[in-house]
Amino acid sequence: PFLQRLIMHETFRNHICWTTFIDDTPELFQLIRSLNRAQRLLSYLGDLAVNDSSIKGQMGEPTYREALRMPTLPPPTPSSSGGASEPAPDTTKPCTEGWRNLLLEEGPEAFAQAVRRHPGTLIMDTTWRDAHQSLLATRLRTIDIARVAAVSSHAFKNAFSMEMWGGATFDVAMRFLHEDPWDRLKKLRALCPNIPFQMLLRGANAVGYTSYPDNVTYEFCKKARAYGIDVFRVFDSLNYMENLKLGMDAVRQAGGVIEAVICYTGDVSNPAKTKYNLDYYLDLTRQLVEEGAHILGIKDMAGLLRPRAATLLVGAIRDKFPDLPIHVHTHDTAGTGVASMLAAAEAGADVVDVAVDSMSGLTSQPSMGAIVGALQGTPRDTGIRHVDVLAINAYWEQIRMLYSCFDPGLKSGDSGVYDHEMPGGQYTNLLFQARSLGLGEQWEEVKRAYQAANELCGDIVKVTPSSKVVGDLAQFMVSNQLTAEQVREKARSLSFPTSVVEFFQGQLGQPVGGFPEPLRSNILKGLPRIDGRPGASMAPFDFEGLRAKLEKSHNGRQVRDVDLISAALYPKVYEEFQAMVEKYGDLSILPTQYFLAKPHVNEEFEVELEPGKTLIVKLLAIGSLNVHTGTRDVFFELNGETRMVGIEDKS
Ligand code: 3PY
Ligand code: ZN
Repeated sequence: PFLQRLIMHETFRNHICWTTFIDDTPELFQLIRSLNRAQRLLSYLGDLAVNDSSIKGQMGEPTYREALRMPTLPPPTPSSSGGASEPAPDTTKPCTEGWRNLLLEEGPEAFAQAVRRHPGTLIMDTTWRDAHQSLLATRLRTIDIARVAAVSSHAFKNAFSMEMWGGATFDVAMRFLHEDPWDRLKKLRALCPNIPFQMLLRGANAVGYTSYPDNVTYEFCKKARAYGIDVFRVFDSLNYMENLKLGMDAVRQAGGVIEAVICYTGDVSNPAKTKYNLDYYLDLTRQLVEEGAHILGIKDMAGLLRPRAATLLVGAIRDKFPDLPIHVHTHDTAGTGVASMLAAAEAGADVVDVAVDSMSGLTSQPSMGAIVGALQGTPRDTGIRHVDVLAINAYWEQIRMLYSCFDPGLKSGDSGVYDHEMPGGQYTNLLFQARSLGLGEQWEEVKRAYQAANELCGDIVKVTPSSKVVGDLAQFMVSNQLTAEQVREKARSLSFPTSVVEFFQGQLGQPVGGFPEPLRSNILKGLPRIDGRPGASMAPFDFEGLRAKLEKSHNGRQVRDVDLISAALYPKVYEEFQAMVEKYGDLSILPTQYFLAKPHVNEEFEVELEPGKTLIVKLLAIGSLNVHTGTRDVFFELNGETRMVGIEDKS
């Protein structure tokens, strides 16, 4: 039909103006482009259909089709503020009121001071980042966030920020969602222009798992700011000041708000635990303030900050640093998250982290509805209306079902976290890894080994990437049936996981209290050691060299500066992602049901190619196997016309 239309086209038939054919008939070339895009999407759908390559979930289960086929509610509409005179906001358009205006007009210092002066307790919503990283293996796709973004800009207009980028979302977007993380940021920024966007920056590790040359981190922050990140939560996985300083400086140069972080471990309310005590955290805070932190983040990545400890820690910092805004983050693994955040607010925290109810609890953040409801009408009112939280929650309840194949199905909290200290984001990951290594039944043993591995490493701060070191060592101990004592005794003859060796070499930085000896020397057996900041000894990254290389491999597709950053951070992941783009085009536009699982025959669904251009797709039939080519013809109906794609049968 397309060829027919082309041949029938007047310009084509009259053979005139061949050299200006493209200029004169842009609609035809627009049509070719759309058809190409559509054809590539059909190839993806055809591959799912032929090879039943429905994405396997976190637990290795195929996606749950019946849950996937559930109709999703239309995005919720917050009601008017209740007063009869006040009309409901037009939530088809983004809201323009919010804390971001002040930041853009007056800059980070004035913004931080206004946050400190604000009488209520502000919230950061983590639903778009940490909540799904901790509950659903970071698998939330842009399309599902975008659908609720403009409505959220109204419902949460009084929020301090939305955490929506960084951490594991960056590599998972390319690796598993086949989406561009920069495009996500740009898209959501347009839909939610009023609430500050926050990201998690792993200090000198940027959004990676290793150390990078300094210019990579600087360029990354510059572009993240330009694409719309306002507040950068900067941490180091060992609380190592030299790494933190680098990350903070990169944010300063980019013009962002520096939320410098102390990662919380141990228990300040237990006098027997002396390594990470109040004095330790107060001294770290002092150093961060001296380095120019606009805001202090207390990052309780495992959920170890019991309510009493929150009172002590936040109280002591508030006392010593009365002008410093304090922002507290926790995970609800043990079940005390709400209590701890209320205690932190009471002790003087300015901002606490929450996730929308159906994306909260367990290894995620505490419930937004619970905290908003608990503080409503008190001097610490969050400024968020409970009724709006419920409206947004109705949407996320449905979306969570869509992603149930990535949900490990935890049924309860685990107060054992106070002993094993696994970060929320790692907990479900390790459970999955343990199961896939055949250690599933030994999960209790893995948790005990994690605790022992932490002691072997010298009782370190555990958060990405240092938590991976402890996790890898724990799995190594369980699969080789080694006790901590045996690891110490046999260290010289054991072949440790690479992450463990690199940690002991100093490739992540220096841990609090130094490396344990003689274990370090026995593991390293003469390998080189780094005694300062790892990035300091690295040559600058050659971005222009990379640009030249990518321009060749991109087949004429434009190489943006941000592509260079993605490729510098994750060379192999980026290359594989580009191969997917080349083959299937932009998969982020497929509704999640059809991204994760094959369509049923005769089921009609819509794909919005771009605003105003919608494809109506139906799988008609899968042909028989062509034994010569090893392929099958798959027939679709596309906007009423039959289309065929040839798909390799991989069975
Ligand atoms: C990350 O680094 O991704 C984290 O969420 C750490 O808590
Ligand atoms: Zn977290």
